[in-house]
Amino acid sequence: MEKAELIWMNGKLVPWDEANVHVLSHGLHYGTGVFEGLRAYETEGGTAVFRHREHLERLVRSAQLYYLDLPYTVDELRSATHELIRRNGFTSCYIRPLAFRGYGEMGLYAQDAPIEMIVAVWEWGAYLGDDGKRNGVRAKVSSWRRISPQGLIPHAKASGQYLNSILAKTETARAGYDEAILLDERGLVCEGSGENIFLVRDGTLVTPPHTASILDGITRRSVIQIARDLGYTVVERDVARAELYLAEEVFLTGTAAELVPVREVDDHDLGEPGEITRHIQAKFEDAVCGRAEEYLEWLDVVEQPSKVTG
Ligand code: PPE
Repeated sequence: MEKAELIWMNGKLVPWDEANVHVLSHGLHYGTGVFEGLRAYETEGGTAVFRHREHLERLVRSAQLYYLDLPYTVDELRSATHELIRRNGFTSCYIRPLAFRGYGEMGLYAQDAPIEMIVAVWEWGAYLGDDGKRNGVRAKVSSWRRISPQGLIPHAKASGQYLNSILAKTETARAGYDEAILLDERGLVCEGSGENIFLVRDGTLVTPPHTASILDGITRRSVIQIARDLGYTVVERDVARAELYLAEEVFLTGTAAELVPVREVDDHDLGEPGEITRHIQAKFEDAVCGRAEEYLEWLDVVEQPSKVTG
């Protein structure tokens, strides 16, 4: 990855190479951390973070689900992120807030290990490639099932949980595919390794519900609203695996990935990216770049210090 200049760490801006932790940090051993992924886009009104507050509020909820008390408020994190973007001089970037149990105590009930927090920003291009975003990706259903609510918390965006996504992604990448699709513990369609999933069936948009072990994606929520505003019907319901092969269109949504068409699932050809996918993808692009009046409220503009004149 390419370095930026500064990282925000426990309340201070520190040089990128000095944002280090002790090797006995709790989170490194047990995955006791929660994180977010956001993007800031260049818009006419300035650099803007897409749905900033919603992401930070999800971070707070993820922390609560694992009994982690965050030492900073949503407002403090929001201002810290604005300053970090400004000081690094980015007009667009990916943003990664992370809270984790740090160094001080080992074992599984380490209430005295401090909670540390960082926010990092860097440039992250198309997550599944420029070609994937344009022409669609080849996906495969992984043999690994998405973490079950009987053992973990699919609604939380927690560091340790990502071992599950990494197994699925590694398996399908080694088999030559671009992305993994995970089924839930019942064998119904859940999501991609780092994205939610949508299908078009008889002209209707379908996406798995909260009870299918999904992450409650903020891009998913945005796409549901955009699709409804464009006049499409969107249904949240269970999806059978074979429906992925029978669908007119399939696409993935996530902050890093944005909106990516799927052109193949398990070697079943779905063809070129479809009309509905294209329509929603274009509107989503307009929304994040500040070209859609009706979604301007989703953009949190990073204030620049007023120019000194005269
Ligand atoms: N499901 C999972 C498992 C997931 O990780 C993400 C985001 C989503 C769905 C979509 O959520 P949202 O970004 O709120 O629309 N994945 C993040 C991390 C990717 C990574 O490789 O790291 C992201 O897109 O930032």
